[in-house]
Amino acid sequence: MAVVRVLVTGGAGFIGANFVHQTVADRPDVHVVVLDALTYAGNRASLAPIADRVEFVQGDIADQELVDRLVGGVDAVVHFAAESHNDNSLSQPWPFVQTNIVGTYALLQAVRRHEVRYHHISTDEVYGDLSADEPAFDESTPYNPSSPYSASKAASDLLVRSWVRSFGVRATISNCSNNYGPYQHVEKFIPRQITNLIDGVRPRLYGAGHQIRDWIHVDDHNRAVWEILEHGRIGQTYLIGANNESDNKTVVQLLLAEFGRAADDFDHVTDRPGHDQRYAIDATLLRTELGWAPKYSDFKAGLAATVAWYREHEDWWRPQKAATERAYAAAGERVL
Ligand code: NAD
Ligand code: TDX
Repeated sequence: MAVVRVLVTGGAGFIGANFVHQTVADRPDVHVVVLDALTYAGNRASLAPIADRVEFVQGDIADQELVDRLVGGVDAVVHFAAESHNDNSLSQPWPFVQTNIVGTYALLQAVRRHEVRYHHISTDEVYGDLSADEPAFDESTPYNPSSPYSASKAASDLLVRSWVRSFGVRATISNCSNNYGPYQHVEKFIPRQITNLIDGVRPRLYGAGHQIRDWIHVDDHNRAVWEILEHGRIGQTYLIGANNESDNKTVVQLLLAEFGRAADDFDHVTDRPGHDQRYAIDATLLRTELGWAPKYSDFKAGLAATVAWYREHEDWWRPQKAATERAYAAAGERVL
């Protein structure tokens, strides 16, 4: 479908802001409305370079009246807004239930009422985790979430599926692997270590660092979202991943090398309770049906570009850094 006006929820967060930047650059005729509550994870500054190209509304996705009004004025919704950090979901699960489940419910009711196309952004974590020799997740893998975060995302995906089946809502879902790139909050693994290194602090690896994630550049994720929005089959789930599995220790060592530091110059810290061992994505459906392929195939180069971005944008991340590290310390993180 041709999208003329799109509502982007969570457009001041990491992936949403990158989606808005990409949309403004590649599709100048699309009118973008951002709905974002500006929680601790949202940052107006992420949209500052394109502020005059975007209509920004500060508000909550669970505010049914507001959401109804905004959805009534667009022809598609791309729903990124969420509580997104596993560690926070362990210390304070309620906002995850409220935003990820109740918030998605409010959006679904609005797109149902206005008959608006809806794309739901989700995560590979809904499938639980894998051992080293299990095949990667695909669209038929049963749901088996581990944390309050992934359980709330799984619940929201199931609401979407039922609104398609029961009410004929025109929706698609994508479940993507771990993203990296500009504008990611310093609470997350890669930006936390980059900004530690900029500050001369040793990176912090949970446990032994053997957990595996399947890293994808945020721009590749967002190009897949546009493909699905325009050409995806209604009711279909698409997995998004770039075949780039790496264990956490290897990622830290790539970053240490980028800063010219020794490969053992990091700390092991308290492990995350219930820590998922491995995520891996089989994106065959997306590749074959929609012809998508990642552009960032060199992880080392993608990481180097991300390091450069954080070096050049200290004004963007500095205000969050000290409070984020205090929160980790208050949650009991300690060097092993
Ligand atoms: P983020 O935490 O950086 O951003 C979330 C944004 O949502 C913030 O701007 C925040 O202010 C906003 N928000 C939170 N609650 C809200 C509410 N009630 N109403 C309106 N806005 C609200 O998250 P992210 O990493 O950009 O993730 C975006 C989406 O992508 C999420 O749905 C997440 O589950 C999914 N996802 C993330 C990754 C990843 O690696 N980061 C991977 C796969 C899927
Ligand atoms: O300081 C750290 N040290 C560390 O070893 C942090 C913050 C994390 N880790 C580990 C935990 C994970 O194994 O690094 C890995 C990545 O951690 P996060 O960045 O917290 O990501 P993860 O828990 O894998 O979830 C992410 O990917 C899926 C996003 O935060 C989710 O929103 C997305 O759904």
